[in-house]
Amino acid sequence: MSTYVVVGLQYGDEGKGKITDVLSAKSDYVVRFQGGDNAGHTVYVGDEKFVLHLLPSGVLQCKGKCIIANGVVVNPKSFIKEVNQIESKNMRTDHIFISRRAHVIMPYHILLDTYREEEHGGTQIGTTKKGIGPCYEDKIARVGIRMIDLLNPEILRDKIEKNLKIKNSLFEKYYGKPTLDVEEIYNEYLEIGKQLQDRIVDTELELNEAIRDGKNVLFEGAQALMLDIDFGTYPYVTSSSPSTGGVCTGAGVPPTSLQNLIGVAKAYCTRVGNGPFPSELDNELGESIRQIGGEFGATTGRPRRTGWLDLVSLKHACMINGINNLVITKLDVLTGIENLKIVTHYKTEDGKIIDYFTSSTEKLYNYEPIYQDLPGWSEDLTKVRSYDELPDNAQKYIEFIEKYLGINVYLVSVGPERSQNIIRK
Ligand code: 2SA
Ligand code: GDP
Ligand code: MG
Repeated sequence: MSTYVVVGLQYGDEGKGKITDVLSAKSDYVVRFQGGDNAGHTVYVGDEKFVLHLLPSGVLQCKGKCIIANGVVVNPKSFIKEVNQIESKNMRTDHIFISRRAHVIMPYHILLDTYREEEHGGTQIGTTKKGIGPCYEDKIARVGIRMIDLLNPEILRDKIEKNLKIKNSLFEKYYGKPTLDVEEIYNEYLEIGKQLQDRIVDTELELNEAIRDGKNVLFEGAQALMLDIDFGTYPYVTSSSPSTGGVCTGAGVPPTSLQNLIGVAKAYCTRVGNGPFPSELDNELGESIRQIGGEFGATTGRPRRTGWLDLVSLKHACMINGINNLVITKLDVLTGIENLKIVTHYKTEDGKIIDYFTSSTEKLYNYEPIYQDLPGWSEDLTKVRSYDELPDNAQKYIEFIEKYLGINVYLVSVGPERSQNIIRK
């Protein structure tokens, strides 16, 4: 058995796509288990840039199968668009499958997400407006439409009718917006079902058999622990569980089958969307990191907020995920910053010094981060391929993180391209 889980430890965009791509060369299966096309996972192959939203980032290298498992919410139109994009580059897509149990993001989910965000004249959560939250809500409320339903005309019509009765009333009466037509949506989604029918399969049985047979299975997380519905900065979170625990419910595999739990963190921190960010650099340095690091949403193009690495939140993320291997990305972006800072503690509003993450999101706004200063380096890291070649201060930076968390950093990423990695022995 050889299972790998790649999850984000911060607020997303740590470079999970790149790491998944690298690891997927040896995978028999690459599996998405939560989230949807809100994700933006960037992979560079040479100078060519691919941004995967719904498809697993393993799609470019994996010789086996790419699975969109039951825990994902699927916008089938996005799926078709992404598949077409991959095919237009003459790459194979016959190895991509979707779980019959996965829920479908319908047009009314996207509208609801958008209307809610735009209510009161501003952004509320700062969602991607892809309909993720409303789709998960319907799943939990047991009124959702699943991929399997797209293959059954009677069930599909009935579910659309029932859903639109309620959603249309909300659109009309509460939001003062136009209503949607049952017939139009039914015909469109029935057609989509026909188009995708060969890809809609049961995935949990095959994945469990693969694990039992010792195949190499890689689970790719989207978003990150600090956006987790339970353990993130609620309500400024996404509506799924981007944790290693989410793999079990999101793909139907038991906890005992998960071996290599790989947490990916940037050498600094970013956040896109609203919510507290104690180490945020809302200044010139923050802007410079944004520009050098290319910190703009891979799905929406929104500028990402930037700040110092926060080890208090990273410790929380490693604990919840049970991380046993760390990957630090974008170390190259910190080149040239003379004095680096890392958050090691917070000072609470009543003066207490703590090193654990709070469940009170509101309080976090008033916590003062306490920093450890570390000296920077000026050398370009993008061509470095062995740990010993890293400048002393870059090594000290990595080792400070390792010591604080008590977890080994086994890969340091020093550029967006596939080959720009330092793998520690
Ligand atoms: P949603 O759309 O309901 O999941 O939004 C809820 C919160 O989750 C955040 N979120 C993300 N944060 C970072 N990266 C994401 N993917 C894209 C990227 C984002 C983009 O790779 O850059 O392009 O803007 C992602 N997806 C969701 C979101 O910002 C909300 O805070
Ligand atoms: P994901 O959502 O975690 O897959 O990350 P994104 O793709 O949204 O954002 C990460 C960005 O950083 C992408 O543009 C990557 O190409 C880029 N990237 C990944 N690793 C590195 C690295 O080590 N150095 C630099 N400079 N860029 C990187
Ligand atoms: Mg991203």
